[in-house]
Amino acid sequence: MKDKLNAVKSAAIEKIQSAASTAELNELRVQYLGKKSELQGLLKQMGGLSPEERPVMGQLVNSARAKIENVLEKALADIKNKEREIALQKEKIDVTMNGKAAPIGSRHPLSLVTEEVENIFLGMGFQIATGPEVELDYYNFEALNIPKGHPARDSQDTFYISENVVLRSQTSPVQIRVMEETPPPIRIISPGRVYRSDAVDATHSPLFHQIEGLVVDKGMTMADLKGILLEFAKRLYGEDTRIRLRPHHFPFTEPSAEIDVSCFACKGEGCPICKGEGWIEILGAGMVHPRVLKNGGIDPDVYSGFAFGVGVERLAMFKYAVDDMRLFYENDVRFLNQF
Ligand code: 2NM
Repeated sequence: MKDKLNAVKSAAIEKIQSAASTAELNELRVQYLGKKSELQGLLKQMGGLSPEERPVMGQLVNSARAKIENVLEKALADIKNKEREIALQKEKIDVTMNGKAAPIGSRHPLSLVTEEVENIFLGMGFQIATGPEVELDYYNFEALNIPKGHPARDSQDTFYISENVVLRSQTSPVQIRVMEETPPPIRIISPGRVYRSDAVDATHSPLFHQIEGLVVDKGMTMADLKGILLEFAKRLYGEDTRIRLRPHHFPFTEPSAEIDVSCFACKGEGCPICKGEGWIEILGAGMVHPRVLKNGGIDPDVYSGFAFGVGVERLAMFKYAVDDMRLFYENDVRFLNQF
C-alpha cells in the first residue's frame, strides 16, 4: 500500500509540474484529489489494515495529499503569473509610435474679420458691448429717432415677433442701452447678428453681421469722427489708405455721411474690385442726433457724440475677394479651410 501511495504521489507531482495551463491543473486536481481519486481509493482500502497500521497509513495518505495540494497551489500560482505576463505583453503599447493627427478646423472668415475690427478699436481704447438679438421696438426704432410710420422702417424690412418686439435690424439698440446705463465718456463698439427680411442673393441675407461704434464725450465733432475712422481704415487696409466722406442721411445721426476707403487693391487707380471707382464704400456714420442722445439719458447741450456702422460680410468679401455672400453661410469646409 505504501508503494502504491508513493507511486501515486510521484505521478501526481510530476504531472502537476509539467502542466501548462490552469485548465490542465484543474483537471489534475480532480484526478488526484477528487472523490474518485486513487488517494480516496487507498483511504477506503484502509479497512483491511490492522488497528496499529491504520493510523500510520492514514497519516501517510494525508501528508501525501497535503504535499500534492501544496505542489498544485504553487504550480497554479506560477502559471497564473506566467499567463498574466503573456497577457500584459500582448496589451503592451508602443508609446513611441506616431499618432494619427486629428483634423483641425479653421476660424470662420466672418470671425476673423470681426476679431480684426474688434482688436483695432480695442487698441484705440474702445470697449465691446453686446445686447439682445430679440429687441423691443423701442430700442430698435423709437429711441433711434425712427417713429412708427417713418419710411426707414419700410426700407429695413424688419422681422416682427409681436407688435412691440422685433429681431434687431441693426446693433444700435445696444448703444441706446449702454447710454442709458453709462455716464460719458463712452467709447464702445457693438458687434453682432442683425436681421432683415431680405431675399437671399450674392449680396443679401436675412441674417448678417454688423459692427457699430459709438463715442460720446464733451466737445466731440465731425473731426473726431473723421480722425478715428481714418485711423481704423489705415489699420485695416494699410498706412497709405485714404478715406472720403459723402453726405448722406440716417434718422439717428445729423449730419450723416457714407465713408469710402481708397481701393486697397489698386490704391485708387480703378480696378475690377472697386469697379473702376478707386473708392469702396464701407461705413455709414454721423454725429449722434440730439434726440437720440436725450433718449439715452444724455444731455445734448453738454455732450456730443459720433457713431458709425460697418457690415462684416461686406468687409470680408472685399478682404478675401469673395464674390458671393452665401459662401459664408454654407460652411463648405473646402471654402472654410482657405482662411
Ligand atoms: C450706422 C450709420 C450711422 C449708429 C448710430 C448709433 C446710435 F445708437 F448711437 F445712435 N449707433 N450706430 C449709426 C450711425 C450706424 O450704420 C450704418
